[in-house]
Amino acid sequence: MPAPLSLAEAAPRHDWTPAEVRALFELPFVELVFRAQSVHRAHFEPNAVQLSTLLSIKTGGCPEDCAYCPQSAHYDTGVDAAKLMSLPAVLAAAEAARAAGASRFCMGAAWREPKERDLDAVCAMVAGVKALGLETCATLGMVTAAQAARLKEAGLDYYNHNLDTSPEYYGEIITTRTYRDRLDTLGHVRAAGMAVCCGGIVGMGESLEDRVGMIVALATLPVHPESVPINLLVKVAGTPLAEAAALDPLDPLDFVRTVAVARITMPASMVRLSAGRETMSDETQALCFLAGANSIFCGPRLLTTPNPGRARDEQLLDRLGLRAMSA
Ligand code: SAM
Ligand code: DTB
Ligand code: SF4
Repeated sequence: MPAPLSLAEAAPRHDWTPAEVRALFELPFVELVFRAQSVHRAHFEPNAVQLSTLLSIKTGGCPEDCAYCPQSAHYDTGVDAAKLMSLPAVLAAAEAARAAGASRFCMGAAWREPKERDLDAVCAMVAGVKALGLETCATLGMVTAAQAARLKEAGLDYYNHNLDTSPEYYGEIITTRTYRDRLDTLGHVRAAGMAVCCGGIVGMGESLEDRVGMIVALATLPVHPESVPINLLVKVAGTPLAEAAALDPLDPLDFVRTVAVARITMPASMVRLSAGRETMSDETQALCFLAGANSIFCGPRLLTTPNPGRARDEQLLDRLGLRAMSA
């Protein structure tokens, strides 16, 4: 019998070592998931799932070279570069998301960093979405301390900026900005008083050690991210990671293990089962919820790629007796 959950295991810790995190990944599957579910129950109502909706407010043509990303201008993926959306179009999408039951609306832009003029427009979007009664989130690339403060002032609740992978594997995936740059942006977001949404991607050909490194990097941040998106790589033709012949598909149980380890190491954070649900079975998603995932993106698309639509998700939540969490 695994030992009952100790108080120490239920309380957030920031001193996780690679050896401890590796030991979690190496637990027998059932024990790992049991521990994750026990931690989950110490912090959350077990049958409630938070629903977020994504909108790509500025699509494609991005100068960065992230090897997974369909929006990078470095790769020919068939995603056309578009201009920043208008305020009324964004507000209409936010209203539709609210009507469909989302409690948070996340606006994504394919930028390395926002220009000042763009930030004015995004601040107006944030204020408008907030006025609809939704929680607001944005992911706009790197931000300075001053930009983060302006976003906060406009009413931004969450800023998403992912570490993506381990510090060691990072250079294989992105060369146009550093891990340090990402940590600096996360620091600016925190200093401005916003909640942080920060996670990563699995299935990019990384080793177990890299998954350990990614979780250690997240779980040793001075404050855990309030939201931790765990994305499964969506292979988009034309991106280096989709073209990499040597890239084996990830064992779904390894995805579940990553969710479970995120839950145990960041016990009070929302763990989001993010990209990759379109190709995931209901059974794998059910295991992710059992392993402590308590948030998803809903709606028929993520930023540029498909996501299960409303009907399929309603059916999934119904099948599992899960209900949407209100904001
Ligand atoms: N340009 C901004 C940035 O990179 O911070 C914001 C948008 S970017 C698309 C947000 C996140 O989406 C990335 O950090 C990455 O984790 C995730 N992402 C992008 N393409 C993906 C893919 N093909 N599969 C899984 N996750 C992906
Ligand atoms: C996150 O971690 N995953 C979301 C959100 N944050 C912005 C984005 C997933 C994008 C998947 C590829 C696409 O649709 O373009
Ligand atoms: Fe640009 Fe973000 Fe895509 Fe990287 S992940 S290429 S920064 S849109």
